[in-house]
Amino acid sequence: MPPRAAGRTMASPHRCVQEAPMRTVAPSPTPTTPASSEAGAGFSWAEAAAALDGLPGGGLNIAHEALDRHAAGPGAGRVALRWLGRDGTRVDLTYAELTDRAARFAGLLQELGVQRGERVFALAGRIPELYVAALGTLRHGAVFCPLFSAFGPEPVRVRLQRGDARVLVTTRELHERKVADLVDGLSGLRHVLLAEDLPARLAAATPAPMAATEPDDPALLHFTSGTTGTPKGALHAHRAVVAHHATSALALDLHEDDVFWCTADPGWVTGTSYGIIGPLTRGVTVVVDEAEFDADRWYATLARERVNVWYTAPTAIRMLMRAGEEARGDHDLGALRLTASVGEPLAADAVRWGRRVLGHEIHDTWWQTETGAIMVANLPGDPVRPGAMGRPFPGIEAALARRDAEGHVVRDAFGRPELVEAAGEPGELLLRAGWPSMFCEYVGEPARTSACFAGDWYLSGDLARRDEDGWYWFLGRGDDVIKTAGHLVGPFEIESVLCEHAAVVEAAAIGIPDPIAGQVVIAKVVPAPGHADTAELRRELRAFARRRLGPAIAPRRIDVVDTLPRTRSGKIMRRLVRAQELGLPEGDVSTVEATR
Ligand code: 6R9
Repeated sequence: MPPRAAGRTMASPHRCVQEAPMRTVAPSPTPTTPASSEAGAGFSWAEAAAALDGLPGGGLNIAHEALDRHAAGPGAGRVALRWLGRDGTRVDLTYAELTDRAARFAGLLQELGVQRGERVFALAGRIPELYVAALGTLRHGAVFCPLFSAFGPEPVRVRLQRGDARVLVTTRELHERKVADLVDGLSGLRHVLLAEDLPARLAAATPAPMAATEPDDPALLHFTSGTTGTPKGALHAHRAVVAHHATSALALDLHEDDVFWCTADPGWVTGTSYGIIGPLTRGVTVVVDEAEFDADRWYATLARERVNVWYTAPTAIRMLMRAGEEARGDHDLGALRLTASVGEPLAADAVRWGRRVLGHEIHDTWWQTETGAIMVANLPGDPVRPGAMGRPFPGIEAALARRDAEGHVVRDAFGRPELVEAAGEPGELLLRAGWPSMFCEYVGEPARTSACFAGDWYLSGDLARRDEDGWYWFLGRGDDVIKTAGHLVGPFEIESVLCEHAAVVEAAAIGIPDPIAGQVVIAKVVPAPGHADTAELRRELRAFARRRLGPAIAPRRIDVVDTLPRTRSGKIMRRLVRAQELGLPEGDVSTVEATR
């Protein structure tokens, strides 16, 4: 266990007070890389905060900055949301219309007796009601928590329970398939609102005024995966909007009247920070495509909607690359001036492919659920270094920490991390704590929260190196968490479901390389006595996992094995399972013991 940073406590469950971690000594000296980009010259978070409206009396509410600010001015009639239905339907909602719907949704929450700080979950695909619910929840001062609609019943149940859901917004179909059987076990869940009923209910609701939230009041809850234990609920406060707004301006170059398309689902943090909040604060038109990836459809959307700025992910880019340059056809992408990527490493060849097919190099950006907003980026205006994540965003201080053989950050007697100085040397990527969109806590898990900090640094868990000019290059994750198609999957969540099957006694879930998804999940299970490795058992386990976990995270392949390597302390060595699977050198195996 790494030592824990002291002093990260919450004032109350309904407030998200960002305390500087306790400092026993002066902050760590350099070497770190302050941002050196021209685009960010003169930037400060205080000025970034001052660029927003705020509420009278010093309050701050994300929904006000995203909607009301524009609806009250000349931007009222501009299209805020352009929704493209799977079947070709188009729905345009102006800033004034979306503001009215959000106010009615807030009114509905009020009628239902939902209190400020309580959690409103959404389990839905990219439908207009999801966006209304998100912004209405924020307006009401409640906490919005999106879930990915491709999750199966088990991940949905775990998150609703851990997040103490009070209200769930979903569709009739998803409710029947994934939620109906769970509701009895969720005593805190009071209301399920079906998207199909919302138009009528909103029409009947009285629009509610903006809640007078403070910057530190909780606003967003996103679940993310760790190596062990249940998913972690990373809580963000309204102040995060300062970073959403600033990064949307400087990293995504969004300006009023731009058309912006973020392909991420709001079930993941990118789909909230940049699929909803950031771009709306900039007064742009946000394109939402309900459908899944399709190369022809995507090129057609970029061209027809005259998309100016596009935010997508390496998996999607690899699928476009696979579709061939001719798939672009004669679509006019002349309006597109910036394409940015997030979620997984963006290889240099993808950056260059962008130059050929989209007309410009793709700009990589790096961040995490916990960071809430872009932290490292190839900023527009800076030269792109193909293959590099970029440099720290203005106002963000990054560094690399040395790790010991067990993968823990090396600390001095005061708990401060030992920083890597030399260019090119690997280390764990750190960020100096205190930027506006830094998560407040993992809800209900103070130990897991404080394990993310050392001295006054936030530990990202990612491994990187820095070149002599300050660009950061991603090397890999420092833990066993799997990134598949841009989405984090916790091995433990998969293993615990597999172990619930009567034929399984233990399981290990790992990620293996995949040319499109980056990684795919596979699992190895040890059978219970009396069960042999048969094709039928493997099929049955795959179906079981798919049913319980959903297609997004269920293992693509399940092998039945005699033993799994464990450490002497009893932990399954996923690293070794992975090395064996891939035929890689097994490294230091001195603490391994095969069981059974
Ligand atoms: C926004 C988001 C975070 C993890 C992160 C890292 C990986 C994100 C990346 C990247 C290489 C990039 N990641 N951006 N890896 N290059 N540009 O993805 O949040 O779902 O919490 O995932 O994603 O491993 O630690 P989240």
